Amino acid sequence: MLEYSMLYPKTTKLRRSVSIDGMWKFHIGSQNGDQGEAGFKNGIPGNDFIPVPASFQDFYTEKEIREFAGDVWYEKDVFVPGEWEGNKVFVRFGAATHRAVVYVNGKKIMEHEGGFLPFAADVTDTVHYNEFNKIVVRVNNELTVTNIPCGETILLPNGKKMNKPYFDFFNYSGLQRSVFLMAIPKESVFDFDLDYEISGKDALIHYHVQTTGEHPVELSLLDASGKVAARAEGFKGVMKVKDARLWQVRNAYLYRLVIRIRDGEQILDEYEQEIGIRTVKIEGTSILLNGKPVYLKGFGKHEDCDIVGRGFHSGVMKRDFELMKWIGANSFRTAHYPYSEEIYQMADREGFLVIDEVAAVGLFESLMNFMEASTGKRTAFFEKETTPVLLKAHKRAVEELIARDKNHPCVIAWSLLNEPETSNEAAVPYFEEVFRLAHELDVQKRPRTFALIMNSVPGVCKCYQFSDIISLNRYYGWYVKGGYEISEAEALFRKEMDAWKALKLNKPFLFTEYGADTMGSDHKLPSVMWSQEYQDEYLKMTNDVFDSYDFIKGEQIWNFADFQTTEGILRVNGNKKGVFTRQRQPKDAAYLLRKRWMELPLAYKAQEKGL
Ligand code: EVA
Repeated sequence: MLEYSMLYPKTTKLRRSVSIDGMWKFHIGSQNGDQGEAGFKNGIPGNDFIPVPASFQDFYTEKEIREFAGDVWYEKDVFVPGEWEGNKVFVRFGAATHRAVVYVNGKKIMEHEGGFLPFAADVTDTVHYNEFNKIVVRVNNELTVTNIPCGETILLPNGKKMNKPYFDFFNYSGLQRSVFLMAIPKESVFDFDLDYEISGKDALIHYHVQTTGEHPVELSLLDASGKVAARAEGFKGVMKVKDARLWQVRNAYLYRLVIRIRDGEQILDEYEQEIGIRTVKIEGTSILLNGKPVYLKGFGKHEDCDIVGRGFHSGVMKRDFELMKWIGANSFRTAHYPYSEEIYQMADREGFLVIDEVAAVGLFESLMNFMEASTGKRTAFFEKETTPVLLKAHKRAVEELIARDKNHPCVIAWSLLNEPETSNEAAVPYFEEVFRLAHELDVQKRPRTFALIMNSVPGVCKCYQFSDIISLNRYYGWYVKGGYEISEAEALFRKEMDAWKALKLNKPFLFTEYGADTMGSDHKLPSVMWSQEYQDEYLKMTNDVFDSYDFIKGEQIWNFADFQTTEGILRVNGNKKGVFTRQRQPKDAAYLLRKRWMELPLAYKAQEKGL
């Protein structure tokens, strides 16, 4: 069990939660991490303020700041109401990338590593009630091979540190998600698990509530009009919902679950959350939602936009969902890290299927793994001395991820790694542990998967057997035989798919990546690579291949939108594989995809029997 509750901050009868987003004092610290206990814990120098949530990198005009590797410091004075005394008081960070130390009134409260999941600092005994209190956060953004995502931090000859990601997105960092101040009753709801069973027109909700005390709990389920649909008492049990309205793809029905702790007539705590009744199951090569086959259409995405970088922005989120609806998508993968919680809440409401990915990317020692994988390069990644430390961090992130996201109906699968090196036996025990843990922790036993890199093919890949859904990242026609050689790319693509078919795995396959870099500004007749015409040709070829194999049960193109990466000769101011530009306007390919996805039925390929 985690040391703090992962429940999203709420204000209810007995809980208070106040956003402390806005302008925070900011200071670029030392590269050597030596200013912690020394001085800044009581207040940071200078007079610079930046918005939270946001990545700090793209506000400034100095390259030294954008590329900075080391500690950055945030500070905020917050007033803690006197009425809160007697409660537990927390400062709750949606995320701090990649590691943080929290000080309140000069006292170190906690540390957290892992840049994409929440943590809560218990400040009950540290804050002064009915007064202002100083929160100082030291955030470190250095990449290592002992934490996810993986990379390294090098020292340049000029003495400056530099981050070298083993992954293809800019190492945006800072306080990129919302921060809340919360007051929670001493005896409170800590966590809950739900699992669903559909029986005829009714549904059973198997539940388990954990609290921090002994008093009894009661649950009520309210329908969308606020009417009570079911009730139950006790920490563990079953709620029966008559004539249940199911949560369906792009047709979400949400109930509101209210959990109360009672001491006789007195309510000690109340927590509530929107939930959706649905089941997820893999049967043969089918992905079943509520017992019915679904075909996934959609994207690998990023949290990425101009100016705020990876910072959560509700306007960008809204635009992205509108574009996904317009194009006929029904799903996305949170590549390559858990996204802001508000995005899952929106997916719950909009009925999108989410493959929820932990930040285990870069487990292949290469600065250009998207290129080198297709050359057959091997790096013995899982044989490093440091692998046990990495595994510990990875498992901790899986635990936090599942605790945070398990009750979202939108989450239909866990993606436990992106493009790890699987050509070596050393990967096997590592995979075993991570996959077993996810299975143990998830009461719903959702399917587990990982995204297979180009060279993870039959005969080479030692780990695909762990996946309940085989997810392929493939770039035939881009990194392999692009342009006029596309017919050869298609032949190689089909050859690989035939090899998978021959294995008779009887599992669904999903394309979690395929795509071609395309300049939104460029047309060329006849086409050349990078032109919009070529992106269309590439898609036609790829779609033909998808349509030829019944066991392929979904397509999530890379990427939803152009996004920022490290600078380099393979990236033109970022990755340009977006179907939309970074400003969220369509490239030509968006219209081609829209036509296809609007026409493909949800139960596409439902008829086939096995492989
Ligand atoms: C690409 N390919 O080359 C993408 C990367 C992505 O951005 C991959 O999973 O295989 C990676 O992160 O465009």
